[in-house]
Formats: sequence, C-alpha cells, structure tokens
Amino acid sequence: MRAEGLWGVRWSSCANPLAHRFMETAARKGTLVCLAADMRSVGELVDLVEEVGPHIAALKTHVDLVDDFSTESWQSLVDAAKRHDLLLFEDRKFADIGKVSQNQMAGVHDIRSWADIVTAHRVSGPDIVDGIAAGWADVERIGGVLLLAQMSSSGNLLDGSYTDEVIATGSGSPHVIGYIGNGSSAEEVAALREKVGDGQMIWTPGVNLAVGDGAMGQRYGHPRNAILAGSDAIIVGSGIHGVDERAKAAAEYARASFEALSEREGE
Ligand code: 5BU
Repeated sequence: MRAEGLWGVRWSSCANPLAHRFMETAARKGTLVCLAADMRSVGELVDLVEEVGPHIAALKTHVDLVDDFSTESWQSLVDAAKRHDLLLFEDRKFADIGKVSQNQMAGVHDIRSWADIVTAHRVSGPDIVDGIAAGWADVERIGGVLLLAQMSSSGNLLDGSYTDEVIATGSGSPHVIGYIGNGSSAEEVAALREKVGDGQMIWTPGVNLAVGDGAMGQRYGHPRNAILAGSDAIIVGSGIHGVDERAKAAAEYARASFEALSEREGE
C-alpha cells in the first residue's frame, strides 16, 4: 500500500529522506520489523537474510561480533540486504568524542561505507553526531543516527532527564533520524513519543511475542503495544533467529507490527 496513507502524520512530519525510505519499504513489504541479526559468522548472516528477507524492512548488525569478518565476505551481506531492499543498520553504539567517532566510522570494519543507520550514545556530548556525519561525508555518503534515548535492559542509567538532553540534541539535527526507545515498556515508549513529537522516528528493541524477562537483564514487551504507543520499527533478534521456523516467525512479527500500525493510524 502507499506509504503516505499508511504512516499518516509520521510520513508528512519526518524530514529525513532515510526515514521515508524505511517507511516506503515497510509499506511495500507489509512489515515494521528490523531484524537484529546477531549471528557469529557472515555465512549465517547471509543465510538468515535470504530466509527472512521478504518479511523484514531493515537489517541490524553487530559487525564486531562476527568471527570471520573480511571486507569481501561482508560485501556478500551488503549485497543480500540490497536484494531485499533493506536499510543496513549497524548498532555500534558510538560513545566517544566526535573526532574519534568519525575515525571509528572507518577502521577495519569501515562502517561508513555500508551502514545507512548507526546508533550513538549522547553521553560524551552533542558533537558525537557531527563526528559520525563527518565519517559518512569522508566517503561521500549520507546516513542517519539513532540516538539512544532509552534502553530495554533493566538497571540502565538513561533516566527521564537524560532522555530530555538526548532529544534536545537530536531534534535540531539533520543527521538524527530518530531515537531508540524501550520496547519492553509501552508506558516508556508513549512518554518518549510525547517528548519527541511526530517529526522523528522511534525504533524499539526489547520486543517479543512472548513478553517477560529475557537473558541477562533483557526485558520484552509485546510488539503491538510498542507500536500503538508510538514506535515505528520493532527490533527483533532472538524472537526470529533463535527459533526453528525463522521465516514463519518473521512473518508473524511482520503481521503483528503492520496490523498495529494500521490500527494506530486508523486505516
Ligand atoms: P533480542 O534477541 O531480540 O533480545 O535482541 C535485541 C537486539 O537489540 C540486540 O542486538 C541488542 O544489541 C539490541 N538492543 C537491545 O536489546 N536493547 C537496547 O536498549 C539497545 C539495543 Br540500544
């Protein structure tokens, strides 16, 4: 279906072209799922993308947990993502000073050359956003930053006043596509949406069709509740890659997310 009708005010209010690209892909494929592909080898990553690619709208990686990284092998993943029209999102959680973050966009993994979206903490100061943008500019590319406004893990230190500072940094920036929110709590997502307004996206990890506590402090809420509360993309990892029938699970998350968005926007 047409993105404009599906996304309502989010479509008309988000200025960032990458946000529109995501919304168009989501509308065409009928899914708001960003796959958290936390696999340990490039081969496993490519196999997973080929299997669930039709049911997802973006691909999130942790390039530094892959054992067999090489520029050539990683290109096979980038190609697979392209074939499935997926924005590539490296969840690097940059946190250093701006200049070092710029250089960390290069380095052995050369994130700037393939990632469309990266995550960053606001803890070191607002200049981290300019550092990351400078990293993309170094290779004549443009990308979008998702700032961590909340986290899904229990005991995290991102309280309400910290969230306010994150939004103050992000709301004026052409490089900030949106924020990471805590998908395990619909109340927190709703509070974040209230602060952010309509003009930027909220992507939420900490979602699973089986709600409750996950491993090592992870918490899970229901994807439908996160979207109804104002999330625009559900980040799903083990709910898809950790089950036997991965394509079937991905399709279930796709359907739940898409139905929730349609309900939210009154389609
Ligand atoms: P899971 O298997 O669905 O729990 O994986 C969640 C993914 O989202 C994993 O890659 C985390 O690094 C990522 N994540 C998260 O879980 N919570 C957060 O607050 C942030 C990222 Br930021």
